[in-house]
Amino acid sequence: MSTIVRTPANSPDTHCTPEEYKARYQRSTEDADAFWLEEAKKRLDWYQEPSKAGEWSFDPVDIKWFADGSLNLCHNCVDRHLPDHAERVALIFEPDDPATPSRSLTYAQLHGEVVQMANALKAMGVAKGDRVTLYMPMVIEGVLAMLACARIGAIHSVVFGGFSPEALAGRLEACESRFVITADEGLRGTKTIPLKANVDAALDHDGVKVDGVLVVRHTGGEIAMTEGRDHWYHDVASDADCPCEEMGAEDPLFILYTSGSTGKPKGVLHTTGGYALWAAATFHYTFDYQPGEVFWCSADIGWVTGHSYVTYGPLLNAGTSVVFEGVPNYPDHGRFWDVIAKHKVNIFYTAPTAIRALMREGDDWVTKHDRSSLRILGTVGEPINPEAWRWYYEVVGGSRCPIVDTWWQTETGGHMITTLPYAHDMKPGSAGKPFFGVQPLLVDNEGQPLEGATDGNLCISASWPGQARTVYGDHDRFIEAYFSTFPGRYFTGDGCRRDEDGYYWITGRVDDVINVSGHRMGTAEVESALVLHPKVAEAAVVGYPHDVKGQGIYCYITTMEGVEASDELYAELKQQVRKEIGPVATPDHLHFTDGLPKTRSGKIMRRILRKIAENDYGALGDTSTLADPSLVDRLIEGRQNR
Ligand code: 6R9
Repeated sequence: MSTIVRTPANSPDTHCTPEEYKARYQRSTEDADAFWLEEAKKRLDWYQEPSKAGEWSFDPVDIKWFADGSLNLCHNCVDRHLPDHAERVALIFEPDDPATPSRSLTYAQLHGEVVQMANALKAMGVAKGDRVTLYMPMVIEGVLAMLACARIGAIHSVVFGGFSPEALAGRLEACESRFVITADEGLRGTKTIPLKANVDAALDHDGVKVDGVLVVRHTGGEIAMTEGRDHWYHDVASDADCPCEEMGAEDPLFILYTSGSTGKPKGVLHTTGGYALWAAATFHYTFDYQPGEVFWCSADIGWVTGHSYVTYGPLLNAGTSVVFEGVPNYPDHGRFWDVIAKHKVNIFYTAPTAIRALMREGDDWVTKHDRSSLRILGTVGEPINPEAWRWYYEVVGGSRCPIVDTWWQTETGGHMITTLPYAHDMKPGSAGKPFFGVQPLLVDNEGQPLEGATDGNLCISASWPGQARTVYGDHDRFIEAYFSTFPGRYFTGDGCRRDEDGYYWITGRVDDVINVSGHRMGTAEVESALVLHPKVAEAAVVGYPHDVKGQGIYCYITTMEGVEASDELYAELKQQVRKEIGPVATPDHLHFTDGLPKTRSGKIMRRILRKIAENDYGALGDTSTLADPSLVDRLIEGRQNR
């Protein structure tokens, strides 16, 4: 039986009471068009108000929201707040090193800075519809760059600063991005990330054609500048007038690459109006955000969480958002709580992996910092184990602060399943209830809908405004990835249980995607990186339970004829993956084997590899269809000897 933690019944200003949730949810699904049109008019400023909400079909796949409306997202995040909130703090920058002064920008200052950035982009020749790739540290200029793109109608593609030059090159090429915004270097704990040098290396790749690189000076480290191509931001920024471009609601806003179960990362495309509404509404309700509160989402802008809840959600709500450059354990394990005390953070949103890592270090790191400002806590990215939930609730939040465990994906734009503070009781480990307009559907492997308390594959049966519209330049891949397994439904790739109270419990991916420290990774991508090594014949990668990361990366390797496994090769292969993808994909374990378990038709039986990596030998299932059944014993032996 799951435990229930009652939501505190305070907050007179709450945006949603239990009764309001019920009524609003019902209306949002039964009268979706009227509900979302009303929300769209309430939460956003339009040049042309939309007359219709959703116009969509999942078979054939064609999704539009507010299609006859026009707006500008930067105007909605910045300019429209100037009459009433010019002096309110929009962004607080907290640097990697606590000894470096923090910095904050009011909405008036943010406006000035965004205009400068937008002018810098224009000076490089960026025009409406151009793809602009951001490869940035977690600094205010990263947020400015996103907003500046939105202001002039350019499509941003943010690539996480921890990805390698190879991964960056692939993403530049895939969307034919001709502009890059980067910084000289980034800082993370004691590490310096050579961002500009990585960009230079990426631009050496065949197929990458870039006209302009805008470089923000951050650390002041020595870098090379290529005449004619590279520009210092401070040289080209100007405060000339720069009006917002009027954009159709369905004009693209951003591309964000994310892993799927096959091949290369997909460029998930979000458009302007629906995404904006989703970011605005989810931020408002899920975090019960009240005017003047300080909100901190610790995610990097390189992930969708950073897009929706560092940049767009908070700013659309005229909120105050903390931009944190550092890491949870530098200079010590109290850094998160130090930042919370320093900036009087009211709402804190982070990943279970960070909570688990900090929980290990003991309570003192937390309790020695003042956390009395905290009102609401949130988690995202992976299932949270009840033990970590308890610690977060009791030690960090002093059993005062509701926790929102928000389930969503790059493709959903924002929160989809979460309890709402003061509206729902919580069950540690469960994401909770669907957000307004979200219609979850559990189906069996044949696609048959399942009712009541049950386990199944998590689909969503109706479109919602924040839904991704396509995979950039490859609509067939969009259909194949999300709408072909269970035709007529959006398939999330997650397994899920619904309990007797209608709470949803995400059980993890049911496809070949693993979740390492809250980062999505396709096992196929890691395999491709490994087999690039000349000594590797075949590779099969699976996830296995990892105490801190949630899942670790377990790689089975067969070497080329005559090649012996060695410590040297072990190290080379780890390095190979770091080079091709980035440090986030570094394998935790390499298991050299003389073969991979395959069916007679040559298909790798991943189920068996997963079980062996999990040390779960009792549940290997039927191995009789294997071409070489004795291999399983050798694999188990290899696993136990590690
Ligand atoms: C926002 C984000 C999406 C995948 C998703 C699921 C997992 C995210 C979760 C969760 C359990 C939660 N996931 N939130 N699992 N509980 N609260 O993380 O997007 O990087 O695209 O990953 O992450 O497996 O399918 P993204």
